[in-house]
Amino acid sequence: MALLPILRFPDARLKKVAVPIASIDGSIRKLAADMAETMYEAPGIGLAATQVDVHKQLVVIDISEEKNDLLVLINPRIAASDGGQTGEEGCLSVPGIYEKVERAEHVTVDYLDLDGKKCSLKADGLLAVCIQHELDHLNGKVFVDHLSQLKQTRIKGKLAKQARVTA
Ligand code: K1U
Ligand code: ZN
Repeated sequence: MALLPILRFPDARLKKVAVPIASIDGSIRKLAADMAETMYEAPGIGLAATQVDVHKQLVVIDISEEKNDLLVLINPRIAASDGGQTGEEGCLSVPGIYEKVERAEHVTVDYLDLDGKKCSLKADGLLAVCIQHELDHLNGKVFVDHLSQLKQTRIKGKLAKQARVTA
């Protein structure tokens, strides 16, 4: 397995739209394993392939405390959503920034697992938020795109300052 470099906002590659995966082969299984390792090491509770500069519809998520409940979603689609919730989100591509974002409260996501089996999962709470956040990445959207222009400008300034300090 390998740790993968994570793109940082406002890298233009985070805006690319991911394409569906036509066949689940060894390279996809290795990508999923490398993404899981990268997410656990970060640490984070989710990671989309877009964030590691692979523009394919693949997401890994694990919201468990014990880090033993890995979900791999291939070609995920939100089939249904309802309600609303507002909570603080972070992003491994936007380090150190946490902001409130409004999301659906309940979602049903259809996807393929690593064996190519069609699955459907009903989620709420943090899992529903994480699914929506990761599917946004596959569509070229970062959580800061949900914020006002003023907040986005401030965040870009903070990240530029962080980059100067750590350079
Ligand atoms: O997509 C990502 O960048 C991962 C992101 C997922 C996410 C977090 C919060 C709300 C919605 C989506 C993260 O994992 S940021 C780090 C984080 O939240 C976390 C880190 C360690 C322990 C628990 C949470
Ligand atoms: Zn993110």
